Amino acid sequence: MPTDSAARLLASLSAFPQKEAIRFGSRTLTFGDLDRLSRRYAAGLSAIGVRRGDRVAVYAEGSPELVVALLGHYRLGAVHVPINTHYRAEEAGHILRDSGAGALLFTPGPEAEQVLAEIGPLPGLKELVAVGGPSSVPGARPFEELLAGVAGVAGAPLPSGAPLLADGDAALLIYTSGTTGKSKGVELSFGALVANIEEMTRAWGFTAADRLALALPLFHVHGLCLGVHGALLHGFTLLLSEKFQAARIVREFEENGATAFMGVPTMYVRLLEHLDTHPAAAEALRRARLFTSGSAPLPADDFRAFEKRTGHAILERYGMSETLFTLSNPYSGERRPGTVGLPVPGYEVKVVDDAGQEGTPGELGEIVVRGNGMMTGYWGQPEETARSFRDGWFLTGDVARSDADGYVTIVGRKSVDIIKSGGFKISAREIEDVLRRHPRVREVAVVGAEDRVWGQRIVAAVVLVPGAESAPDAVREELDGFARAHLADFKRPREVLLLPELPRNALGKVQKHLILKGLPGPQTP
Ligand code: MLC
Ligand code: AMP
Repeated sequence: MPTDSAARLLASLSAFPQKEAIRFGSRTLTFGDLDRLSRRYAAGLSAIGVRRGDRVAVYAEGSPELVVALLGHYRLGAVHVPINTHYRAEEAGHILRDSGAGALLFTPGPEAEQVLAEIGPLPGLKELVAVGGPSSVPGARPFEELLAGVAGVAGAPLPSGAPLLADGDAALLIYTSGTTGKSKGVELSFGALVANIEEMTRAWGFTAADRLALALPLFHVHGLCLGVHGALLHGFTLLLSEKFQAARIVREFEENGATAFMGVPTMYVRLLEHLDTHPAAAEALRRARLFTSGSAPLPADDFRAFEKRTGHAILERYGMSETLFTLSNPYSGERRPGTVGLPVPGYEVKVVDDAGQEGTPGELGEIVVRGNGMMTGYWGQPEETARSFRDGWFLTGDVARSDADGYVTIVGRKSVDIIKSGGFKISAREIEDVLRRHPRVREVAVVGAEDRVWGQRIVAAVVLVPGAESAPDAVREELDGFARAHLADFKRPREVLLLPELPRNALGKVQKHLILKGLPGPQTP
């Protein structure tokens, strides 16, 4: 029998068989198509040996096939492990090894195929599936083969004929950066995921009548959980784009009846820039029901500028891969610029001092959270998991204050080593670990400088090995090439400061705030 959460997530598939579930360019899939294709895909995966509890990694661009795959994984009881498509071999290889993925879906193309070649064979990784076109990678099966029938058994009912995921089972393993070098897998159970996404999207008034313009990547909780799972839970239509383009979002409102948009603050900066050059586009956006923002702070100026142009007060909310979505401005009620609002139903949120004590309104402290959408833990890291909780409360590392009426304002992070750029979380340590391997580099410190478009911009302060100095531009170019080869493009330092020494305190600790102090304020790239 389907579990309660599984039944709720899959209900739209049978309730609205003829209704448009996903529009992707000129292609349309109905909820009935999602039902049929995900069953066939799950049966195909089962035929090639993927079993309940196995991890299936997905290193692929957003497309309807990814939603089919996600549902297929749930039907089979497999764990969906998305990988950021910007990742290079070291980053993607780490996730494949750490998760012990048995199968990998990937979008063919020179970059992805080079990454796979660099990673090389992995003992546990038995199946490669190319989604979105033919691939020259040896042994890779086309996605369509799983739909059409593998060894003649695809299309046959799955072993139980029903979703196998129970509430406590792992549904998603989402890798996120921390203060240490390598990313950690956040295990989210099916029950936690469904509970929180249902609460959050219901609070925002989503119904089957909505059409959500979704251009967020499907490898992070923002797009994947709120967007895709929200659509499945309510039966609304996804107007899906592989890539964000402001003009494209406007068209979804002008031509495709979009009612809502979810984005990161950088996308709102881009939308505002588009409105500067295409003022008439504001008319289409005015017709929307809702705009939400999250994953990074939305500057109050952008909130106000957007409201002035479109009449919409962007609804800002706060979340984290580990906790899902915990604070939100109200749908009905004051959406207060610069704040992330009030606790989402199902959560308790406190702002506490280092001893875990709540202060008075206005006092700064760390946000701690508990509730029904929390992660099960970091994959294979029980000690790290234990360290991230205190007395049952998850320690977010975000510094905030709570107003007398409960609205929370985020002011920063406890660690300067966590950077958020364009909504992506980046570990300064990871970039430092890579740059330190360059033969010219003696010391390096990476910081996130304030940036008008990206929120934060990566800056590396570098001390060169004595005798390895060269013309500054040549050194910068070399380091840039080195970073490009080893790191996702968005982790590449946008600025390299060549310093005689790093600022340190009496104990020898690098003073990153002094590096930041020497930099100019918010910049447009
Ligand atoms: C792209 N670039 C970035 C970047 N994204 N640089 C810094 N930070 C980023 N986030 C750079 C590329 O390296 C490249 O540089 C240039 O921009 C063009 O690349 P692109 O891929 O064409 O960029 P674009 O499509 O414009 O991407 C911008 C973006 C994207 C804002 C659409 O970054 C994005 O989709 N962000 C959303 C991230 C997200 O979903 N986060 C949610 C995490 S979950 P060059 O120099 O090589 O040309 C979470 C919890 C919660 O946080 O609460 O939601
Ligand atoms: P991630 O680990 O990628 O899920 O990112 C989670 C982090 O994003 C949080 O810990 C915050 O630092 C940040 N974040 C998410 N939403 C907001 C927001 N509305 N305002 C400020 N920071 C946010």
